[in-house]
Amino acid sequence: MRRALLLVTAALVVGLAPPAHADAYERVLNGSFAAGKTPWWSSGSTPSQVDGGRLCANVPAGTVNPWDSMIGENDIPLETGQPYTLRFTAAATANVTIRAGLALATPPNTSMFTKTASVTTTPKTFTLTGTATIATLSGQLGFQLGGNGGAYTFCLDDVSLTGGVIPPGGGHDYGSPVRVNQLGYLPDGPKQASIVDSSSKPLAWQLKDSAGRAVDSGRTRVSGDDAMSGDHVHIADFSGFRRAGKGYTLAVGSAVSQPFDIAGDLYDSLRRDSLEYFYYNRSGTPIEAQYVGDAYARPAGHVGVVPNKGDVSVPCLPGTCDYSLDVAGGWYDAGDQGKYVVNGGIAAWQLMDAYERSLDTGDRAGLKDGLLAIPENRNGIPDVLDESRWEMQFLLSMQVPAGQPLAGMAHHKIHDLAWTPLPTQPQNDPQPRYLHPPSTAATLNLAAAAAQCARVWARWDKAFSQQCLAAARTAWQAALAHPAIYAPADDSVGGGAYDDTNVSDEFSWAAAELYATTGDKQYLAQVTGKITSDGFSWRDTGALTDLTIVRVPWRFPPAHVAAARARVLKVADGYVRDLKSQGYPNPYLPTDGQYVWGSNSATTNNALVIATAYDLTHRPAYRDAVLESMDYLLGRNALNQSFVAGYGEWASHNEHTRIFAHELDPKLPGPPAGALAGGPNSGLQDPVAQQNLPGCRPAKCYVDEIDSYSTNEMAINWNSSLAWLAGFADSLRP
Ligand code: 9MR
Repeated sequence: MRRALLLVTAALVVGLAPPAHADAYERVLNGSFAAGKTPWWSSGSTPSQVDGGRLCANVPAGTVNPWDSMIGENDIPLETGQPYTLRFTAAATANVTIRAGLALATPPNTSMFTKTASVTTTPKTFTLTGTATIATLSGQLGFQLGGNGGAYTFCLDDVSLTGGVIPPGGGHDYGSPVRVNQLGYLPDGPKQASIVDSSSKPLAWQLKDSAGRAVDSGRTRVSGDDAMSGDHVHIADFSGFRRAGKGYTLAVGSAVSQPFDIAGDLYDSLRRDSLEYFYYNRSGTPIEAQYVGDAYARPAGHVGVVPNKGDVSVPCLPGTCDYSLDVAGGWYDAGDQGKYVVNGGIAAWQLMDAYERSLDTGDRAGLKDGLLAIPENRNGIPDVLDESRWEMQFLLSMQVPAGQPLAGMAHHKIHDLAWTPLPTQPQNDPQPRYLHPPSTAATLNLAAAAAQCARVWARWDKAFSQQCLAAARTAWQAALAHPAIYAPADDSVGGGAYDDTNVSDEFSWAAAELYATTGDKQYLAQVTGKITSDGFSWRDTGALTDLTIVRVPWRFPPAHVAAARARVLKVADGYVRDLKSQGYPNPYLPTDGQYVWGSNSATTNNALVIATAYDLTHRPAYRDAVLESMDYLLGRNALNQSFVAGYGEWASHNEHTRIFAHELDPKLPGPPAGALAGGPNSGLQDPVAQQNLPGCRPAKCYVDEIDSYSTNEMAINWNSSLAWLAGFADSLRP
């Protein structure tokens, strides 16, 4: 937001003339309703639907104020002082006076202008003009239909709003061209910055301390054109400078980077915060002020207390089964409050894997009870295990009970019947929630995580370990019996689909975990998955087979271990090459040149593979590549953006979340420190991205706005990967 304001000023200062009317920039998405209703909305009392190519609203009788009944569109970029022309065609079943205009969609919801229009039963085209008084990416075009007495139907078509001098997708201000890790650098780690500059000759750089004194200097290396960002990039390397301190900056000419630290314990707080993220997102328990502070404390969500309708006795979707399950607990998935077994499974697995890594590598900090501010931090058990257990118990509860059809399978997901608005606090969610039918992917995901659970809990809680093992075995048997039950791709109202029609990778991952825990030969034959340069995600888990084998090598036949190890190193080598080939080093370099939804988790998961290669070999090049991956996430990127809330001067702080929706309600807190944003997504799969990012280069398809769920959501599977990596980086301390 801050930068959106800057960019408008910049455009005006350089004196760009408003375009001639014929070229005027269209600001409305889907004004013809050819694409259905999205992204148009109507207020609660006013049902609306697309009917004969028009958006028709059923205005109730008896509204008092014009704004008591509305339809509109949000996320419209507006520039202060610019004139806008609104055109639309409207008709109604009665002669009415309506009002149309522009306002701020976020608090304080300032009205910029409103004009009246007399609408009759004959469709008529209106042209209204006005001036925007605020620069925002969150403008609202609203039609106020209330205060007209009786009930009537209002129909709208061919809506157009033109104006502004910044072309759609243009005018972004990324601040300083000198891009650094805004958190900082380890004293004995690599220290590099990327600089956007068109020069083909090296440039002089200076490292300055917090008092502005030059403490080091050198010349850049010209990295050249960077395909993913479209920037021409130089790289400054100040790795030789090792003196710890706060508030350093890197200067190139008159350009100065964001400040950063050099510190041995640099990743200590990120390790904690990225793990505590899970406590903030727990379902089924009060989030207590003594752990999170007053601003973040909230009552338990979804424990069957009115208006909640879940999660202590959740029925199946009508017609799919005739029982209810107690599925309270677990973590909310992301910006929504659904709970999904495939995503919960991989997230819990990554936390348990972080624990096993700490065991393997003697990383005592990672094993600490008391590491985190969570209720279990004095129970004598490592906190990272306590936190993963919160999810594990939920995952176990999603299994179809014995005696029922499909017993042992796991329900794919549980979520609201319809999408709730932002913000919605979990305890205020009035939606009915349903168990969606079991899937083979969810069942195998549960089997994998539960098998790992049995192994890691064996020394801490025998009974729980046994419970996990029994669940893993029955899930595995159920998946063998029902190997091809797929969650539908179109089941995405009120929650995500998490669809997946290839489960051979899940079979292999689950088999590897079951074999690693039990040594039972029946599983070994199914251990077929291999890590490839495609990496892994909630949908593609084949690589986790090899990561499991190298985590628990003593369990597997030596030939398996040697092959898995060789593959991990080969894939890691490829990621290091990909990282080094880019102006903003990133181990993610998609072969199709398109950044995926949640691209930051591709970065973190690929970096995790490199980190595993480091653990296997202790080659410094792997360690350095992981740390440079952290640099990317924390600000050394095409956007000058730290994607981690609370970390860096320009850090994401408007992530898409119903709970921490400060941007929409200033009384609410923002996303907690340590929350990772999804990151650039070439797909532009939400209206804010479509309004503001058309034509973006892959690494720039990101906007820190709460409604941009396809670029700026937070999610458990992304934070689990960040937490794993932050733990790795913290464990590098001598
Ligand atoms: O992370 C998921 C991403 O891989 C998919 O492309 C996207 C669209 O299906 O969904 C993402 O997951 C979302 C889920 O469906 C619902 N909760 C929020 C998740 C993060 O955006």
